Amino acid sequence: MAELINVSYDTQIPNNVSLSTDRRVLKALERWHPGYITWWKGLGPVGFQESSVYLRTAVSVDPKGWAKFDYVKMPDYRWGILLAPQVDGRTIPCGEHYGQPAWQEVPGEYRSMLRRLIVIQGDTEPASVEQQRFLGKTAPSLYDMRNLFQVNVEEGRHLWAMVYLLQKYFGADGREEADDLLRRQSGSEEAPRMLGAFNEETPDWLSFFMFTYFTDRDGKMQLESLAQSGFDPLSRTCRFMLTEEAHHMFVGETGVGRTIQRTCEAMNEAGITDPYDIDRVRALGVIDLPTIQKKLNLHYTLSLDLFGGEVSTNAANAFNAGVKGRYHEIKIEDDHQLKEATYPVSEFTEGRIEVKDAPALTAINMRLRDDYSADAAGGVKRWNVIISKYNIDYQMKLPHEGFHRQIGVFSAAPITPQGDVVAKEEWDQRRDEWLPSKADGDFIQSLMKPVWETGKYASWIAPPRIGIDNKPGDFEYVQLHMA
Ligand code: BYC
Ligand code: FE
Ligand code: FE
Repeated sequence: MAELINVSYDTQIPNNVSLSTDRRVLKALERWHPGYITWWKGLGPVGFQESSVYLRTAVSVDPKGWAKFDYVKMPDYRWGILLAPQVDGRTIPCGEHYGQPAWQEVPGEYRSMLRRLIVIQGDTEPASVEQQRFLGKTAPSLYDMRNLFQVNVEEGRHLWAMVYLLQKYFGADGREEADDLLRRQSGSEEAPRMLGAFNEETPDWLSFFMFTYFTDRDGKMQLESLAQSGFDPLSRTCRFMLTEEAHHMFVGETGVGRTIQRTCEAMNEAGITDPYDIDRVRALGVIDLPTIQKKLNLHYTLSLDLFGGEVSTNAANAFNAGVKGRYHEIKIEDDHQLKEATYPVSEFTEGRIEVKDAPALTAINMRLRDDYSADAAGGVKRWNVIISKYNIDYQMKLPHEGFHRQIGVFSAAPITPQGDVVAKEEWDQRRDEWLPSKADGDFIQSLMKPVWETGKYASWIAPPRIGIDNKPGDFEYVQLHMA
């Protein structure tokens, strides 16, 4: 079992899938590698490619100690192929093949369905790196800069993970898809990334933290669903990716939390109690709470769109095929086939919001989205604890599911964050009350001044409570080596 747990470094690509004895796949990956490095240098982090960053690298899939920390130049990062250990006797956890042995090869009838899901998953990973490429330049501290780059290299590794599956299990068309993953580009007119949220900009650090809190959490939920796949190599791949994902959401939650904390501290120091006294709060060099709420509204709703339609035959087919499961499928107590079950789904007809029971099989996306919202609510609660500690009368909230949507039953519906249906004109008029306006963006941008001195933090964000890898806050997380 040892070789399954420890990663072998005897090939160019560290892995625990015995690549050194799988010449065909090793060759395909080695052919893909230069294009990846070209992509990383061209569309990955702008600047800092020569800096030494204190990064964790996965060296094992043992949950007790899978990573080691050291200074690395990002282009030299060892992006590896790591699968969680095979579970003996694993069976297909849902759908019409329920209880049959998990597939070790791609079943012919589900080949295109699986390829599509793997390609969509793969497409989001480099997209997020592209979206975040300019942020290094305005990092509020070396600690934050290091976290950004950690997230970036790991999203790069997630791309490798999907490319491995495509090249190992999908032959010539898999190789073509692997090449296309480096051809599409976030925000491009001709060849955009596949899903909506991954073509949006991440213009500032508050967006980055909201993105890693809300959108990486969509990643978590989708990976949880694919970790239940009857196609075992996909399941094992996603299970290991989830261990890395936890840190991305930590960066988001603590980043937003530290931003909120700094705002509240500054308000207390200045004796400002009204959170809506925006000009005075902004004059302190911190981001006012209502603007933070607007950013939350934006990133949460963009992320809800990533779950697809509430009622979806694609999702029903994937579940029925055993290609994708529900969140924690094996812990759910039911028939795992959803033959009779129903699930409450929202509808929007003739200007009214109604909840009706739909066949649970077609409501798979809605259910996963509900699990997501419950998960996302946890951090919001913890942010509110910070605000109350400073005795400020304000609470962050997740907006109503119908607000600002572009996919599903609420697509383009004029619904407020409170869930009220209003006239389209009113919605358009009040948009800037609910979502970041141009002026809000400009203000936040004005705060994005780099702070690259060890142990120092920008005016708008509090230092972290603890460092990375038990290092102190004034540790040199990035050695810049600037010319
Ligand atoms: N944008 O049946 P429907 C992550 C399309 S994030 C554009 O309602 P379905 C990460 C859909 O493709 C996780 N198009 O939905 C996070 C379909 O088109 P076709 C990424 C959309 O298919 C941060 C049509 O509308 N992984 O890892 O059940 C940093 C009808 O779709 C969108 C996955 O998403 C949209 N938002 O569900 C880094 C997992 N929504 O086929 C990384 C794989 C729907 O009719 N993906 N459409 O032309 C899936 O499981 C599903 O494809 C989706 C959509 C959940 C995305
Ligand atoms: Fe990822
Ligand atoms: Fe992530």
